[in-house]
Amino acid sequence: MEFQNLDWQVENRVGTITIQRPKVLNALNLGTLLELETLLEEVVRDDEVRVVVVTGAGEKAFVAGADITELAALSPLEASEYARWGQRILSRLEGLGKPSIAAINGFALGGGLELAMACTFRIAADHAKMGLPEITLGLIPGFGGTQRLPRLIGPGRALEIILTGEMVSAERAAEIGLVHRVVPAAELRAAVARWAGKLCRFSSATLGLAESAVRQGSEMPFEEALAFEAAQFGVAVSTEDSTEGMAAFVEKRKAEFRGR
Ligand code: CO8
Repeated sequence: MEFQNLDWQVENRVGTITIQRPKVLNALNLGTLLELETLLEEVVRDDEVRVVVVTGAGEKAFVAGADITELAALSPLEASEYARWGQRILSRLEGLGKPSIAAINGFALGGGLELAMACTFRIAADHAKMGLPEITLGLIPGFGGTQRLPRLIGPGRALEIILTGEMVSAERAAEIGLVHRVVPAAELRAAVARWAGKLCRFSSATLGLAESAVRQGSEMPFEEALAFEAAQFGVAVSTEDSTEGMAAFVEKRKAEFRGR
Protein backbone atom coordinates (compact mmCIF):
# COMPACT_ATOMS: atom_id res chain seq x y z
CA MET A 1 0.00 0.00 0.00
CA GLU A 2 1.30 3.44 -0.96
CA PHE A 3 0.50 6.45 1.21
CA GLN A 4 1.63 10.08 1.24
CA ASN A 5 1.49 10.77 4.95
CA LEU A 6 1.99 7.29 6.38
CA ASP A 7 4.57 4.60 6.08
CA TRP A 8 3.47 0.97 6.56
CA GLN A 9 5.95 -1.86 7.07
CA VAL A 10 5.39 -5.44 8.17
CA GLU A 11 8.25 -7.41 9.69
CA ASN A 12 8.09 -10.56 11.83
CA ARG A 13 4.28 -10.32 11.98
CA VAL A 14 4.47 -6.80 13.43
CA GLY A 15 3.00 -4.00 11.33
CA THR A 16 4.37 -0.51 11.92
CA ILE A 17 2.44 2.62 11.03
CA THR A 18 4.67 5.70 10.94
CA ILE A 19 2.94 9.05 10.72
CA GLN A 20 5.11 10.90 8.29
CA ARG A 21 4.76 14.69 8.29
CA PRO A 22 7.95 15.60 10.18
CA LYS A 23 7.98 19.25 9.00
CA VAL A 24 4.85 19.87 11.10
CA LEU A 25 5.79 17.40 13.84
CA ASN A 26 3.55 14.75 12.27
CA ALA A 27 0.38 16.77 12.87
CA LEU A 28 -2.71 14.88 11.74
CA ASN A 29 -4.38 16.52 8.78
CA LEU A 30 -7.43 15.29 6.90
CA GLY A 31 -5.30 13.39 4.37
CA THR A 32 -3.39 11.55 7.10
CA LEU A 33 -6.58 10.54 8.89
CA LEU A 34 -8.11 9.32 5.63
CA GLU A 35 -5.04 7.20 4.98
CA LEU A 36 -5.10 5.86 8.53
CA GLU A 37 -8.76 4.94 8.14
CA THR A 38 -8.02 3.05 4.90
CA LEU A 39 -4.97 1.32 6.33
CA LEU A 40 -6.77 0.10 9.46
CA GLU A 41 -9.40 -1.63 7.32
CA GLU A 42 -6.60 -3.53 5.57
CA VAL A 43 -4.79 -4.31 8.82
CA VAL A 44 -7.88 -5.79 10.44
CA ARG A 45 -8.17 -8.31 7.59
CA ASP A 46 -4.47 -9.12 7.31
CA ASP A 47 -3.85 -12.33 9.29
CA GLU A 48 -0.11 -11.95 8.84
CA VAL A 49 -0.18 -8.89 11.10
CA ARG A 50 -0.44 -9.88 14.76
CA VAL A 51 0.58 -6.65 16.47
CA VAL A 52 0.40 -3.05 15.28
CA VAL A 53 2.95 -0.41 16.26
CA VAL A 54 2.15 3.28 15.81
CA THR A 55 4.94 5.85 15.80
CA GLY A 56 6.00 9.20 14.33
CA ALA A 57 8.70 10.02 11.81
CA GLY A 58 11.86 11.69 13.10
CA GLU A 59 13.11 12.04 16.64
CA LYS A 60 11.23 15.10 17.78
CA ALA A 61 7.58 14.13 17.66
CA PHE A 62 5.23 11.21 17.83
CA VAL A 63 2.31 13.41 16.72
CA ALA A 64 1.93 17.06 17.84
CA GLY A 65 -1.85 17.00 17.48
CA ALA A 66 -4.44 17.64 14.85
CA ASP A 67 -3.23 20.07 12.19
CA ILE A 68 -4.10 23.44 13.70
CA THR A 69 -4.08 25.21 10.34
CA GLU A 70 -6.94 22.96 9.22
CA LEU A 71 -8.88 23.24 12.48
CA ALA A 72 -8.85 27.02 12.21
CA ALA A 73 -10.87 26.88 8.99
CA LEU A 74 -13.71 24.66 10.26
CA SER A 75 -17.28 25.79 10.91
CA PRO A 76 -18.84 24.57 14.20
CA LEU A 77 -20.77 21.83 12.36
CA GLU A 78 -17.71 20.77 10.39
CA ALA A 79 -15.65 20.71 13.59
CA SER A 80 -18.17 18.48 15.30
CA GLU A 81 -18.34 16.11 12.33
CA TYR A 82 -14.54 16.09 12.10
CA ALA A 83 -14.31 15.19 15.78
CA ARG A 84 -16.83 12.31 15.38
CA TRP A 85 -14.95 10.99 12.35
CA GLY A 86 -11.58 11.16 14.12
CA GLN A 87 -13.11 9.43 17.14
CA ARG A 88 -14.39 6.60 14.93
CA ILE A 89 -10.94 6.07 13.42
CA LEU A 90 -9.30 5.90 16.84
CA SER A 91 -12.02 3.57 18.10
CA ARG A 92 -11.31 1.37 15.08
CA LEU A 93 -7.66 1.22 16.16
CA GLU A 94 -8.68 0.48 19.73
CA GLY A 95 -11.09 -2.26 18.65
CA LEU A 96 -8.83 -3.80 16.02
CA GLY A 97 -8.86 -7.17 17.78
CA LYS A 98 -5.04 -7.11 17.69
CA PRO A 99 -2.85 -5.47 20.30
CA SER A 100 -1.31 -2.14 19.36
CA ILE A 101 1.68 -0.31 20.81
CA ALA A 102 2.27 3.43 20.60
CA ALA A 103 6.02 3.98 20.35
CA ILE A 104 6.07 7.55 21.65
CA ASN A 105 9.25 8.98 20.18
CA GLY A 106 8.72 12.64 21.12
CA PHE A 107 5.84 15.10 21.54
CA ALA A 108 2.45 13.37 21.82
CA LEU A 109 0.03 16.26 22.09
CA GLY A 110 -3.69 16.76 21.53
CA GLY A 111 -4.82 14.37 18.80
CA GLY A 112 -1.37 12.74 19.06
CA LEU A 113 -1.88 11.72 22.67
CA GLU A 114 -5.43 10.70 21.77
CA LEU A 115 -3.98 8.43 19.08
CA ALA A 116 -1.54 6.95 21.59
CA MET A 117 -4.31 6.41 24.14
CA ALA A 118 -6.33 4.42 21.61
CA CYS A 119 -3.45 1.91 21.47
CA THR A 120 -3.34 -1.05 23.83
CA PHE A 121 0.13 -0.13 25.14
CA ARG A 122 2.29 3.00 25.27
CA ILE A 123 6.08 2.91 25.45
CA ALA A 124 7.78 6.29 25.59
CA ALA A 125 11.27 7.58 24.88
CA ASP A 126 12.67 9.39 27.91
CA HIS A 127 12.59 12.79 26.18
CA ALA A 128 8.91 12.48 25.14
CA LYS A 129 6.39 15.00 26.37
CA MET A 130 2.67 14.40 26.50
CA GLY A 131 -0.38 16.56 26.98
CA LEU A 132 -3.74 17.79 25.81
CA PRO A 133 -2.99 21.47 25.14
CA GLU A 134 -6.29 22.21 23.37
CA ILE A 135 -7.36 24.55 26.20
CA THR A 136 -4.43 26.84 25.28
CA LEU A 137 -5.98 27.15 21.80
CA GLY A 138 -9.45 27.93 23.14
CA LEU A 139 -10.55 24.38 22.34
CA ILE A 140 -11.15 21.12 24.14
CA PRO A 141 -9.93 17.64 23.15
CA GLY A 142 -12.11 16.16 20.42
CA PHE A 143 -10.67 12.77 19.45
CA GLY A 144 -11.70 10.98 22.65
CA GLY A 145 -9.22 12.65 25.03
CA THR A 146 -11.80 13.75 27.59
CA GLN A 147 -12.97 10.13 27.84
CA ARG A 148 -9.88 7.96 27.43
CA LEU A 149 -7.58 10.01 29.67
CA PRO A 150 -9.78 9.80 32.82
CA ARG A 151 -10.35 6.10 32.15
CA LEU A 152 -6.58 5.58 32.07
CA ILE A 153 -5.39 7.81 34.91
CA GLY A 154 -8.53 8.77 36.84
CA PRO A 155 -10.67 11.92 36.56
CA GLY A 156 -8.64 14.05 39.00
CA ARG A 157 -5.36 13.74 37.13
CA ALA A 158 -7.13 13.94 33.77
CA LEU A 159 -8.79 17.21 34.76
CA GLU A 160 -5.39 18.61 35.74
CA ILE A 161 -3.88 17.74 32.37
CA ILE A 162 -6.90 18.89 30.33
CA LEU A 163 -7.69 22.11 32.23
CA THR A 164 -4.09 23.31 32.61
CA GLY A 165 -3.01 22.23 29.13
CA GLU A 166 0.44 21.53 30.60
CA MET A 167 2.67 18.80 29.24
CA VAL A 168 3.93 15.94 31.39
CA SER A 169 7.33 14.32 31.05
CA ALA A 170 7.66 10.66 30.10
CA GLU A 171 8.75 9.89 33.66
CA ARG A 172 5.65 11.55 35.13
CA ALA A 173 3.47 9.84 32.52
CA ALA A 174 4.79 6.47 33.74
CA GLU A 175 4.16 7.42 37.38
CA ILE A 176 0.49 8.19 36.69
CA GLY A 177 -0.07 5.18 34.44
CA LEU A 178 -0.34 7.07 31.18
CA VAL A 179 2.52 5.06 29.67
CA HIS A 180 3.58 1.51 30.42
CA ARG A 181 7.36 1.95 30.09
CA VAL A 182 9.93 4.68 29.57
CA VAL A 183 13.18 3.80 27.83
CA PRO A 184 16.20 5.76 26.57
CA ALA A 185 15.35 7.19 23.16
CA ALA A 186 18.01 5.11 21.43
CA GLU A 187 16.43 1.94 22.81
CA LEU A 188 12.80 2.70 21.94
CA ARG A 189 12.68 0.72 18.72
CA ALA A 190 14.26 -2.37 20.30
CA ALA A 191 12.07 -2.15 23.41
CA VAL A 192 8.92 -1.95 21.28
CA ALA A 193 10.10 -4.85 19.11
CA ARG A 194 10.69 -6.97 22.23
CA TRP A 195 7.25 -6.12 23.60
CA ALA A 196 5.61 -6.89 20.25
CA GLY A 197 7.59 -10.12 19.95
CA LYS A 198 6.31 -11.24 23.34
CA LEU A 199 2.72 -10.66 22.23
CA CYS A 200 3.30 -12.50 18.94
CA ARG A 201 4.08 -15.67 20.87
CA PHE A 202 0.52 -15.87 22.19
CA SER A 203 -2.67 -16.75 20.37
CA SER A 204 -3.94 -13.74 18.43
CA ALA A 205 -7.46 -15.09 18.99
CA THR A 206 -7.22 -15.12 22.76
CA LEU A 207 -5.34 -11.81 22.92
CA GLY A 208 -8.33 -10.22 21.19
CA LEU A 209 -10.77 -11.93 23.56
CA ALA A 210 -8.84 -10.81 26.63
CA GLU A 211 -8.62 -7.22 25.40
CA SER A 212 -12.31 -7.00 24.62
CA ALA A 213 -13.17 -8.54 28.02
CA VAL A 214 -11.22 -5.73 29.69
CA ARG A 215 -12.32 -2.90 27.41
CA GLN A 216 -15.98 -3.74 26.93
CA GLY A 217 -16.35 -5.17 30.43
CA SER A 218 -15.08 -1.96 32.03
CA GLU A 219 -17.98 -0.07 30.42
CA MET A 220 -20.60 -2.48 31.88
CA PRO A 221 -22.16 -2.87 35.32
CA PHE A 222 -20.01 -5.32 37.30
CA GLU A 223 -22.31 -8.36 37.23
CA GLU A 224 -22.92 -7.91 33.50
CA ALA A 225 -19.17 -7.58 32.98
CA LEU A 226 -18.54 -10.83 34.85
CA ALA A 227 -21.11 -12.57 32.63
CA PHE A 228 -19.34 -11.10 29.60
CA GLU A 229 -15.98 -12.36 30.87
CA ALA A 230 -17.45 -15.85 31.36
CA ALA A 231 -18.86 -15.79 27.81
CA GLN A 232 -15.47 -14.70 26.42
CA PHE A 233 -13.84 -17.45 28.48
CA GLY A 234 -16.15 -19.95 26.78
CA VAL A 235 -15.14 -18.61 23.37
CA ALA A 236 -11.46 -18.89 24.37
CA VAL A 237 -11.99 -22.55 25.32
CA SER A 238 -13.61 -23.16 21.92
CA THR A 239 -10.39 -22.20 20.09
CA GLU A 240 -7.85 -24.70 18.77
CA ASP A 241 -5.24 -22.58 20.51
CA SER A 242 -6.66 -23.34 23.95
CA THR A 243 -6.52 -27.10 23.21
CA GLU A 244 -2.93 -26.65 22.02
CA GLY A 245 -1.95 -24.40 24.96
CA MET A 246 -3.19 -26.80 27.61
CA ALA A 247 -1.85 -29.89 25.78
CA ALA A 248 1.58 -28.23 25.49
CA PHE A 249 1.58 -27.55 29.24
CA VAL A 250 0.75 -31.19 30.06
CA GLU A 251 3.32 -32.48 27.54
CA LYS A 252 5.95 -30.03 28.87
CA ARG A 253 6.61 -28.45 25.47
CA LYS A 254 6.25 -25.00 23.94
CA ALA A 255 2.78 -24.24 22.57
CA GLU A 256 2.42 -23.51 18.85
CA PHE A 257 -0.46 -21.07 18.59
CA ARG A 258 -2.14 -20.48 15.24
CA GLY A 259 -4.70 -17.81 16.02
CA ARG A 260 -7.62 -20.21 15.64
N1 CO8 B 1 -0.58 21.63 13.68
C1 CO8 B 1 0.03 22.24 12.66
N2 CO8 B 1 1.34 22.54 12.66
C2 CO8 B 1 2.07 22.19 13.73
C3 CO8 B 1 1.49 21.53 14.83
C4 CO8 B 1 0.11 21.24 14.77
N3 CO8 B 1 -0.54 20.59 15.77
N4 CO8 B 1 2.46 21.34 15.76
C5 CO8 B 1 3.59 21.84 15.25
N5 CO8 B 1 3.37 22.35 14.02
C6 CO8 B 1 4.35 22.97 13.12
C7 CO8 B 1 4.74 24.36 13.60
O1 CO8 B 1 3.79 25.31 13.19
C8 CO8 B 1 6.07 24.53 12.93
O2 CO8 B 1 5.84 24.86 11.58
P1 CO8 B 1 6.79 25.98 10.86
O3 CO8 B 1 8.17 25.36 10.84
O4 CO8 B 1 6.20 26.12 9.50
O5 CO8 B 1 6.73 27.20 11.72
C9 CO8 B 1 6.66 23.14 12.94
O6 CO8 B 1 5.56 22.26 13.16
C10 CO8 B 1 7.65 22.92 14.06
O7 CO8 B 1 7.04 23.30 15.28
P2 CO8 B 1 7.64 24.43 16.26
O8 CO8 B 1 8.51 25.37 15.54
O9 CO8 B 1 6.49 25.01 17.02
O10 CO8 B 1 8.53 23.52 17.21
P3 CO8 B 1 8.92 23.83 18.72
O11 CO8 B 1 9.99 22.87 19.08
O12 CO8 B 1 9.19 25.28 18.93
O13 CO8 B 1 7.59 23.48 19.57
C11 CO8 B 1 5.65 22.17 20.12
C12 CO8 B 1 7.09 22.16 19.59
C13 CO8 B 1 5.67 22.57 21.59
C14 CO8 B 1 5.11 20.75 19.99
C15 CO8 B 1 4.80 23.18 19.31
O14 CO8 B 1 4.99 22.91 17.93
C16 CO8 B 1 3.33 23.13 19.60
O15 CO8 B 1 2.90 23.65 20.63
N6 CO8 B 1 2.54 22.54 18.70
C17 CO8 B 1 1.08 22.49 18.82
C18 CO8 B 1 0.66 21.45 19.84
C19 CO8 B 1 -0.84 21.49 20.02
O16 CO8 B 1 -1.41 22.47 20.45
N7 CO8 B 1 -1.49 20.36 19.71
C20 CO8 B 1 -2.93 20.23 19.83
C21 CO8 B 1 -3.60 20.55 18.53
S1 CO8 B 1 -5.34 20.58 18.64
C22 CO8 B 1 -5.79 18.96 18.58
O17 CO8 B 1 -4.97 18.08 18.51
C23 CO8 B 1 -7.24 18.69 18.66
C24 CO8 B 1 -7.57 17.22 18.38
C25 CO8 B 1 -9.04 17.01 18.27
C26 CO8 B 1 -9.61 17.66 17.03
C27 CO8 B 1 -11.06 17.48 16.91
C28 CO8 B 1 -11.55 17.76 15.47
C29 CO8 B 1 -12.16 19.09 15.28
